[in-house]
Amino acid sequence: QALKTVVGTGNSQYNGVVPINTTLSGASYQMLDDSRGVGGKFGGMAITNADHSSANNPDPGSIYTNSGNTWGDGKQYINGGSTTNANGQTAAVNALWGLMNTYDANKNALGWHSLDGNNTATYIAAHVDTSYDNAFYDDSCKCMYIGDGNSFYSLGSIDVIGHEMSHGVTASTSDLTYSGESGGLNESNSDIGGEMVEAYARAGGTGAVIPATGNDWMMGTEISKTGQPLRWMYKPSKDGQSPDAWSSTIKYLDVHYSSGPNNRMFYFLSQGSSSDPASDYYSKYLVKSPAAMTGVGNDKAYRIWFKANTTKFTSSTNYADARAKVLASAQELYGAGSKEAIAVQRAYAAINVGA
Ligand code: ASN
Ligand code: ZN
Repeated sequence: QALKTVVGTGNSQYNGVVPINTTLSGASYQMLDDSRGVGGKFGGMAITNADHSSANNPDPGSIYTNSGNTWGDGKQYINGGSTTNANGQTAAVNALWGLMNTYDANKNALGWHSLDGNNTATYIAAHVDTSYDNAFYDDSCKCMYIGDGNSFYSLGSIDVIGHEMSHGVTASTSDLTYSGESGGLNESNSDIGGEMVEAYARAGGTGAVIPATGNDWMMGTEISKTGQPLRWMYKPSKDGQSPDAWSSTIKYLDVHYSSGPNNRMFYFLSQGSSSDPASDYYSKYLVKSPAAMTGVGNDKAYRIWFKANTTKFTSSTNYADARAKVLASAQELYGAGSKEAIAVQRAYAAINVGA
């Protein structure tokens, strides 16, 4: 039975005042949107209050409710304060805005419904644990948990939400094993998804394409208290840990570092590279003339990548296999000798994979 979805006002922490879909239920409003997904634990996309339940064995709690349809105060949640007053609701506003945009980017641009492609409704539980410096996807609930942070601000920026929920797409499709090179590709897929949702949301969250601009190619810029993001996709080594190119030893790195080369590949595929050796956008593996490559833009790059991850990769896909399958995707979408297919070859060459 269809619920009555109404548009409420959310005072978010990172995106100003945002329109959020809620449901009027009796005399109160709920953070439930049955227009985005079917079934699931709550019968629609929902945001719940984990209310400091331990991250080791989290209880998602129940759906956020409110007497009015204006939510949040736009400020960082004060640890120890109420999770249900306006300050406590802010993390839920962040979550709903990020999740609505993740759902819409996947559906409107890629024709992919929810995380599993079958439109199973998902949810996010805010305020997990206490002063918790992480956010994580859990495939057993096809849901995500957001910590309030201690070293970070509340971990509910759009790119973090897009990242975590993209783990759900991978879990339902390629199921890339979360270690070695396949683990790096799993992480990279989530960073790519996070940035593409960010671009989609920043352009207003409508339309059938991923916008050409709008994302910053850095993960977690907003949640950082230091001004340093978690990861730089265009030059991963700026974090002091991640490699910029593939080598036979990246499989030994943590998956959040072995993701780096593929992140850089995707940046080059979308945005192109520089021929200036002093530039962050220069690759020493593209020194042959021409020394730089032209990108195909966010929309085409994401279509090519997403098709490969959801229909061609297997759980053991490594960098070499990814190159072959991303190239096949580009050839199927745009033609065998297309500029898009050539861009894939060059983007992988730029990270030392393939010719
Ligand atoms: N936020 C982290 C991630 O999605 C959690 C983890 O390390 N599994 O990668
Ligand atoms: Zn991840």
